[in-house]
Amino acid sequence: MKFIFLCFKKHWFDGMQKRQKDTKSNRLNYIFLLTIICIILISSYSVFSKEISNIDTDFDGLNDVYEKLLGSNINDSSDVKTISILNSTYLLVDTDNDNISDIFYDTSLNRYNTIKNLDGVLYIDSNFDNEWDYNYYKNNLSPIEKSSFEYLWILVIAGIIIFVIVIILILFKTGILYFYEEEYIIEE
Ligand SMILES: [Ca+2]
Ligand SMILES: [Ca+2]
Ligand SMILES: [Ca+2]
Repeated sequence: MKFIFLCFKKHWFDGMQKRQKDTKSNRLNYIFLLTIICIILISSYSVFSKEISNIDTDFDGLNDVYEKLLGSNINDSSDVKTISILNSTYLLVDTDNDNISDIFYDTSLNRYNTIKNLDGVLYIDSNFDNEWDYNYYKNNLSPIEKSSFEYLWILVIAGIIIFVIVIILILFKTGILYFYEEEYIIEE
């Protein structure tokens, strides 16, 4: 009887060990499988999301994500005009469907600003320094001459320097200012 009991106990104990081993092995397999699935999902998401963000349905140069963001039509290529400034490509985007561009879009840095419309002439700030750089009128782009006021401070400084030099020359001429010459008497 004791022998039978011992045999049963050993059999039961071996079974338990085997099941534990199986369970541990299964867990490792599950973890490995989950890790692989996670890696595939993460890598495919980044590729997938990049693909989505690059979709340009109407082939006007502006992708759907930015068309929706700015308010232009993803199915109308006429709302985006391409212009070139200093060998870089920029876009003029019509966001309210009135055939007048409202947004200046920098394709290289994905930044944009608002175009000013003054009697049909568009004012563009191409370098994003809050000053107008170009006019766009009837599909022609022309640089805006910088105001002479921008160089006024240079003229003011130059004027002050010339004034000071003239005053010094007058003072020398009238004898008010002079070079001091020291006389040396050499005894023989
Ligand atoms: Ca587009
Ligand atoms: Ca469009
Ligand atoms: Ca500017």
